[in-house]
Amino acid sequence: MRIDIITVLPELLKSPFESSILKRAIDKGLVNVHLHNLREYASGSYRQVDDYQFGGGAGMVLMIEPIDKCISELKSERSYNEIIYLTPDGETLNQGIANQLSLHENLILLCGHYKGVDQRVRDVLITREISIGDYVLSGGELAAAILSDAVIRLLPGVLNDETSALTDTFQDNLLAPPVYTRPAEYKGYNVPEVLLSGNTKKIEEWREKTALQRTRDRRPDFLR
Ligand code: 6GU
Repeated sequence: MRIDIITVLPELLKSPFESSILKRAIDKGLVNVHLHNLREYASGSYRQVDDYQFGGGAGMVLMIEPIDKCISELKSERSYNEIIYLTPDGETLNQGIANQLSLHENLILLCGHYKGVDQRVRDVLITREISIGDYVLSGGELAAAILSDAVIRLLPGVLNDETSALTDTFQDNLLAPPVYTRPAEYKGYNVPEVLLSGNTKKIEEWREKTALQRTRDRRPDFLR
């Protein structure tokens, strides 16, 4: 998979890809992530990427020209499955969307900033609009990092047995069961006996039961 991220703040997006699982996925060649500084596609000595909105009102709007130049250049080099605009008024990201996107070869992520982007970008250049939840961030960069993480960890070969995505919360509409590690007793707080029993059938039953109970308590909407 290849992910091209278009942003006015590329430095904000560097570190998420420089450690842990995402770094390993990149090092293994399972994904290529390219950051594009929108300012490099802006014309004039000011390299202007945003301007006041027509009709008046506070807040700057990202201009269509630099975005069009950047996306056109990328599209001339390869075809893209989706050109995604990260915006709080997009469809809300969930595990199903992450699963879908993980099957694609090439993605462009456009990070919004300021008051947003010229509507013509959304009408003409964008194929999908995604939000990461009902709250407002100062820009789409952190949302792009979150979306990338959710997608990249699903690519074949990124996770090993220990970090397998199959037992993730959400992957079967069930929250994950509680987990414990050593010591078996700490300040009088004990690990459930069954997990120490070595009885794999009993352990599996306990995990199913507690996962179901946790889902009922916290996310009853999943069970409907
Ligand atoms: Cl994708 N962008 C911004 N700016 N805020 C958000 C968001 C995206 N998703 C939730 N809040």
